[in-house]
Amino acid sequence: NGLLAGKNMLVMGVANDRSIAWAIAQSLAAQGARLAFTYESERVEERVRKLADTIPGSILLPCNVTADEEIEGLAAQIRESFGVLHGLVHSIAFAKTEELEGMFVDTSRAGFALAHDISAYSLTAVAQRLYPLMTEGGSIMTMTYLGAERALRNYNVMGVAKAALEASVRYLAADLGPHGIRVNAVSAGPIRTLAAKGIKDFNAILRQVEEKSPLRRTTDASEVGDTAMFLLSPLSRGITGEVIYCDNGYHIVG
Ligand code: 0WD
Repeated sequence: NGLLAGKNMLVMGVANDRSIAWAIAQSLAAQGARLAFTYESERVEERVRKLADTIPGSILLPCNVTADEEIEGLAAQIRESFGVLHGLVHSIAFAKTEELEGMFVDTSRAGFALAHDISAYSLTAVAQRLYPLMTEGGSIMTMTYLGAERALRNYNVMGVAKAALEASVRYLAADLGPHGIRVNAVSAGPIRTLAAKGIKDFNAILRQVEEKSPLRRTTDASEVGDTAMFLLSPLSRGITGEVIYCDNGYHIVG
């Protein structure tokens, strides 16, 4: 039952119950998808396991996206458990906190490389190993932010990494389209999560969205969950290489 009945989907990036990936998982499960979750390290394993256990039939696998062999191991496990994969959710980003304040011009070589490795390259690294499992066609989605196209205060190197991520979405969509695989991004408004804690003056950003966005409210993770579900469902079959905003309209004003 549901739009995603009989579909196998992998969700990467759940750290806790506030994670956007967790909201996406709820929306996918509500439409009948069978889910696999990955966790970054033992540090979060137990927390993610408790969450995954609340979704019957789901499985849990380790994968730190900075290690090629972990991604290869993940692909092998997914092949074994699911055979065919239909959907992939990439909801992963990281930058050092010291790079998320002050001036972008002060970004270090190592900080730049790390932010791009985890937040941008990882999408290609996982798509590369998982698209061969999408033998019935598929949909890949990732999470981005307005800082990719505007120089937003404190977002700094993460904005540059998100720009690379959005460009990667277009190149991956061009490559994988002939295989019946779509690739898109959701650009979400700011949401209070673990990752958001790293961004300086996050409260001020939320306040501004509440005042200025056309719908006069901040983004709820469940709204992003449903937009992601749409992108992973056949309802969006004509959409690929796209960045869809789920931000209560904030990006069209001021
Ligand atoms: O306002 C926001 N929260 C927005 C977030 C607005 C627009 C976009 N996004 C994006 C983020 O940039 C990210 O790409 O959404 C995605 C998910 O972020 P989130 O849900 O806000 O944050 P969080 O719950 O922290 O999930 C990100 C997770 C990591 O969490 P922590 O906080 O432990 O770093 O990404 C995962 C990890 O679970 N992650 C990794 N996974 C595998 N390998 C790695 C890694 N090396 N590094 C981080």
